[in-house]
Amino acid sequence: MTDDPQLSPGGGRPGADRIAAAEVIVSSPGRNFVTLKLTTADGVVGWGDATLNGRELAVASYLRDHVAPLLIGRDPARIEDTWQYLYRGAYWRRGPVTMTSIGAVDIALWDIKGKVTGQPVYQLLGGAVRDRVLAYTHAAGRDVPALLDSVDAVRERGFEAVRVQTGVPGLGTVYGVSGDAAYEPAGRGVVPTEEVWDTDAYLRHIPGVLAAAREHVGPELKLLHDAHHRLTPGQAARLGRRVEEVDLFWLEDVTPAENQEVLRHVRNHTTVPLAIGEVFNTVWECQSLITEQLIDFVRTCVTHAGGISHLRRIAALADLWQVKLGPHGPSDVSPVALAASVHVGLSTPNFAIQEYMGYPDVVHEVFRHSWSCTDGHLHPGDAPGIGIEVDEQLAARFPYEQAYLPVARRRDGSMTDW
Ligand code: GCO
Ligand code: MG
Repeated sequence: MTDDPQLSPGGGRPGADRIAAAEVIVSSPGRNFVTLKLTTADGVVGWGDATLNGRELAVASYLRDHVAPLLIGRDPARIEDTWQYLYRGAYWRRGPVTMTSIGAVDIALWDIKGKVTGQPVYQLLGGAVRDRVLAYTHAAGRDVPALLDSVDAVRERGFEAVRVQTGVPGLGTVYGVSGDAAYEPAGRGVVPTEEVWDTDAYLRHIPGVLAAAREHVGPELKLLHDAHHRLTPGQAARLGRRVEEVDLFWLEDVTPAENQEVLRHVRNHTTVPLAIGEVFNTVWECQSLITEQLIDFVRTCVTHAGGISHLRRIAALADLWQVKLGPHGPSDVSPVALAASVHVGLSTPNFAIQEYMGYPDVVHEVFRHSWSCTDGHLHPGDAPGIGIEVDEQLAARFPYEQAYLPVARRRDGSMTDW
């Protein structure tokens, strides 16, 4: 109980600074994005990204039907309390839909706090600890010559770190080689496209690819590779050993995310740096990987892991164990997410690298942003908040279209991890 009749359970006092509207915008400028718009009674707008590739409407409904009503009348300044309210108050915890929704609210509240105080969010997080944020982008080709051309093009744009993926002889379209480097595949249609996957064929091929890439670029360029959850622990350990000479910056997602124990086997056999976590949603899924030092980089995404507040918490835990942050930044989260992630990157000591796939022009037009990418480095800019303005009229010209990530089957027809 309180003696002050003005205080309410939502925190703070009723008034012009309270959240007055929470709207969810689903648009598809080339691909689907879910965007949260919070508006205070005195007209301050905060933006959050809530895009979960291939499951967009589940998050839109969670936000519209279950979260938005709870936000009206709340004090937007109480970011941590709102996070706790939505996380602990839901009883049903974690999971990508819940945590993406909480992430969107958290990003939007940081945006409001920045606008209210006139500060870019990185200043509110303690200020810059570096001048700019190292980014890596993607290079891909159906075969090695095409990959090396793609690597050259990326280097010409000034990138110092590049993820390399190729097709696999005997297989058709495979993960990471969509033909359109700016986009992860998200086939529009009522069912996902199906790919054939053969891990043995991949393992015969990929060490040579990575060695050719290293020989082509020389020692300095940072090379990364994503195995996309497709190996057994034994396969991962053998691959790690075989590519040690390549000096990868990281080898990503070697095994499926569910069974973390198996990473011990990989660790015992190779020193290749491991990056994991893009499908994790909370610090609790990262906990043993970090505290048992089974990974070198944690890949949680600001959108899918509870927003700026929670990404910082993950980074704080990781810092104690010399694990660094290398956040997920595919084109299937919006420039709103990228903005939030770069504010974290600029102000977080154990941040290492930000994934940056880039976006087609129309996405930059819908989501106007103060962040910039120059010579392979990102900067959030100094606009108050996260530095985003959404052109809602333009967004409305691109209605939602059903789209899915592909699925993968082994040669015998059984399902495997995509
Ligand atoms: C990455 C990821 C993406 C995911 C995609 C799924 O490292 O960038 O693996 O490519 O597959 O974000 O929606
Ligand atoms: Mg990945």
